[in-house]
Amino acid sequence: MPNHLFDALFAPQAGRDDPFLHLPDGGALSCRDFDALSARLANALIAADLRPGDRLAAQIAKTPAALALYAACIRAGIVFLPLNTAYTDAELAYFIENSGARMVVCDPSRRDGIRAVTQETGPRIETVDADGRGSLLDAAAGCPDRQDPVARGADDLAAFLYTSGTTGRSKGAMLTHANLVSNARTLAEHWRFSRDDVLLHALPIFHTHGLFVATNVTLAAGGSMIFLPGFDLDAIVRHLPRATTMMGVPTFYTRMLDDDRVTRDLVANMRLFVSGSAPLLAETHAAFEARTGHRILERYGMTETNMITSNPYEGERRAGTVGFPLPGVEIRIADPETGASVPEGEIGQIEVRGPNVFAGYWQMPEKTAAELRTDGFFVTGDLASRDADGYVSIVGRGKDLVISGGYNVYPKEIELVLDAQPGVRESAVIGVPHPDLGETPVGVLVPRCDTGPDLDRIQAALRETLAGYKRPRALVVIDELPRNTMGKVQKNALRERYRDLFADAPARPD
Ligand code: MLC
Ligand code: AMP
Repeated sequence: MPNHLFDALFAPQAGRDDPFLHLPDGGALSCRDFDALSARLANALIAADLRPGDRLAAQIAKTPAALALYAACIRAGIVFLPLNTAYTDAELAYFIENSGARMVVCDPSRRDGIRAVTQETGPRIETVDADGRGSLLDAAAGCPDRQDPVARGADDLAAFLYTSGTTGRSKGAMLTHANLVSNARTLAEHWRFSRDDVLLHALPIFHTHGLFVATNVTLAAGGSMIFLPGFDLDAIVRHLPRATTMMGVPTFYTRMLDDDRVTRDLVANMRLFVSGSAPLLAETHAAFEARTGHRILERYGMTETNMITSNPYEGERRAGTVGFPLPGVEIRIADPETGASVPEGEIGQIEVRGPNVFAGYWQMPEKTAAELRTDGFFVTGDLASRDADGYVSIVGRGKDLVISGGYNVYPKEIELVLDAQPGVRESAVIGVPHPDLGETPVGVLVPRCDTGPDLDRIQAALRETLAGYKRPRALVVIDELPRNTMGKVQKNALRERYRDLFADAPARPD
């Protein structure tokens, strides 16, 4: 039966015997074996009574089985909800409850914790571990390795990705089959991907960058991936000589520059390095070119919209810019209040419209209406300008967001935890420059007059509640927060005051 995403990305490769995933141990998984694994998993999900449109939440390590679970959901018509492996039980409880997930797939070590926090909604819990074993794989092993994909149209939902907001709780961004197919095809063509490409894949697969950009683009072109469990410099150096392309967040590139083994010779086989998810400093761009001869291609995107702009493949890749709107994608740089375009060269907020733009936030019509204008433009919250040649530069953010090593951290979420701590009267969380992570959150605390805050205890409370990458790398105590005449905290003043806090930090962690 027709299944828009499966037919476009997975079916064309299914019968091929050449490798799809090159594995770190030197082995490989062929396209045919990947297809068989995803068919078995799809049959196991259907046997577990999951129906088209149901949600499946997965918090599992990056393995071929994890990727096959994505394919299995697509072929069974199930909405795939990948979750950061760093999320705590408390964080997971919200996503599972909010999405109404009927099945949660997790590492065996997380099973009891998730069971405890999801008692009321009671999803079925299955496991897949970091070696690609677990109860779901056991069930799949007993299922047929063929499965006729469930019928799904272009507008049917393929995935939910949760993105936090500046206020309130995270929102489930609903991505359709058409959203994912259109962007994968556009990018594969724009970046000249082919069957000969071998992509060095070191990104996580629970976010847009690693799953819908790196993986889907490779699938759209029929290429293969060196599939690493995470970013590890030794492994990168080992595998670069046989790769042709790589996608990464800026931290990948600053860490590579910090390693003398990364030379022109090492990357002689490469044709393309892509960067995104956070700003790539022009100095990183220049240093990488000087070292390797490659001009990194920077692009810009968002969970809700997939990729929006890209520097050109041929033509000038201009450092400090994110290039031009992708083919089929419209942008306007607009006055945040009115949505009217600002004159060339002036700063406005990026709004975007196209087949890549999501279908809205799950069960949050007001939040959807607040960010999707009636003419179909999505309001990104990113501030930008466009020069006379049409290159777009992101110059800041209208939203209160810190991007640490490519992960989004929403200050409000941390402030709520800090404000609830004994001895804290109020708090503000700001992002400050960090040599390794680009930016990192810092918690600024105002003590209660009677008792001062116990910083060790606060760090312990943060560890208990929030994923590790969200934890402020520093907590500082001050007498009062700077405010403007309207009483609003002046975060710019705080950012200025603490901008050099990590200036001397090592560029790479020990
Ligand atoms: C890990 N840690 C981080 C961190 N990642 N801290 C701050 N920021 C981060 N990004 C912490 C962990 O909590 C842990 O601390 C310690 O670092 C070691 O964990 P690790 O997993 O070994 O870290 P490392 O391998 O060094 O990871 C860094 C990284 C990784 C940069 C390789 O964060 C990464 O792969 N980032 C990519 C993110 C990404 O894919 N973004 C795309 C979003 S999609 P402790 O104390 O807990 O032990 C998107 C749209 C678009 O934005 O346009 O693409
Ligand atoms: P996410 O919500 O995780 O998808 O993160 C999307 C945000 O990452 C965007 O709204 C931007 O703020 C930021 N982003 C992505 N790519 C770039 C880039 N190349 N330069 C600057 N910011 C970027």
